[in-house]
Amino acid sequence: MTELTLVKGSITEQAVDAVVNAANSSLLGGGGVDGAIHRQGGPEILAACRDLRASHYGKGLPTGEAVATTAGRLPAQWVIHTVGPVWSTSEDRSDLLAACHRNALRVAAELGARTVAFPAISTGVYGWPLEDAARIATETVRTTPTSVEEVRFVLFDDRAYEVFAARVR
Ligand code: AR6
Repeated sequence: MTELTLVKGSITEQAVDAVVNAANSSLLGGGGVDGAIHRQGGPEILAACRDLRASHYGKGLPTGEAVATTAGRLPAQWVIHTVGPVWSTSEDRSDLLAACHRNALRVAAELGARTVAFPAISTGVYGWPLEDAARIATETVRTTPTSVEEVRFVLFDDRAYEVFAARVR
């Protein structure tokens, strides 16, 4: 059984095997979690992302997929970059948000990671309502068979923490 845990704080401070990045398909950085990871992790992460673009993702990493790089100077071994869907009121993109979590767990297991920290993917710049994102994230992790032992949701503020706490306890 995978244990779900919650922490209020920054994903960049988590001493886990892998941290998940809420990236964009360019893999070249951005704001929010992505900006914090590149800032704290240093240029090694961006260099690895550029290599991945050149070798595999010339057109960008598709929404819902996940890929790993070094974590540079972060207190983790790997960053698993995934691209969340932008919230839409005209289209149900829940499957893509679930796919981010499933694919990040698959990549983590392939790496042998036992502890993985997730941010609240798509709930910032991409505008996904927090309650719905928390439901999809926790249900997906609970129903995905994986060798990952701990999934830690890292919430940046009180409100996000409370919304996830309602799902995890
Ligand atoms: N640690 C944990 N959570 C954080 C941190 C942090 N250091 N910083 C922000 N959050 P976002 P998205 C929370 O916007 O919605 C980027 O520019 C934040 O409060 O980082 O998937 C990418 O390059 C929110 O609840 O990711 C993409 O272009 C959650 O993390 C785009 O944003 C996610 O917010 C992706 O947008």
